Amino acid sequence: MAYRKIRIVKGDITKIKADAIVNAANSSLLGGGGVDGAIHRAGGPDILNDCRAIVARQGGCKTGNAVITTAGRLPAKHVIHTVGPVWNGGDNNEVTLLANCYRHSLELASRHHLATIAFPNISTGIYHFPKELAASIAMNTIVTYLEEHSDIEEVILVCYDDENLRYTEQYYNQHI
Ligand code: AR6
Repeated sequence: MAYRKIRIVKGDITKIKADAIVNAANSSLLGGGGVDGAIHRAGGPDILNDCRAIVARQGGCKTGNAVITTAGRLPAKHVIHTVGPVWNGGDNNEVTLLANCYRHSLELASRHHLATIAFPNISTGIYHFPKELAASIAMNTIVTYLEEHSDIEEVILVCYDDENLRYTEQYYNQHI
């Protein structure tokens, strides 16, 4: 059953040993603050080198899309960089774009035969997406994907702050 493959933890995603961890990047792919800064700091320069090669090839990453790189020195094997939407009131396709981030990251994991993937709460920091709504979009998109694809064995939702942890656990307990 799909929901049994989901684990919710509190902590720092750079410490997670999974086939892939997901980065909440920006479309330049050249680093930033928040979880993006933490991943590049802990993972070292190899991640940025891969990002630069992707930028040279395809000119960055559009909102809702995802790309994959090495994880450098991190315990994970790969980093999947996705670009969440900036919250701008909700009438600018933010919900669909956030769902696309989760779906495209999972599709990329499948394409690379990666069985375990860890997500942060994409867009809920610097991009100001409301956390409760983001938790429902994340969970629904992940469950739908897991129901349709059996290759992914585990999805770990890594919540860094208490509010995201509370909304994520609450949504899981009430709806899944
Ligand atoms: N592990 C897990 N989650 C974390 C960590 C960590 N080490 N650090 C922060 N978070 P944010 P966004 C959580 O701002 O809103 C960057 O500058 C944090 O508590 O990292 O998608 C990019 O380059 C929050 O819940 O990403 C973009 O420009 C969540 O990660 C922009 O920020 C997302 O917060 C992206 O903004």
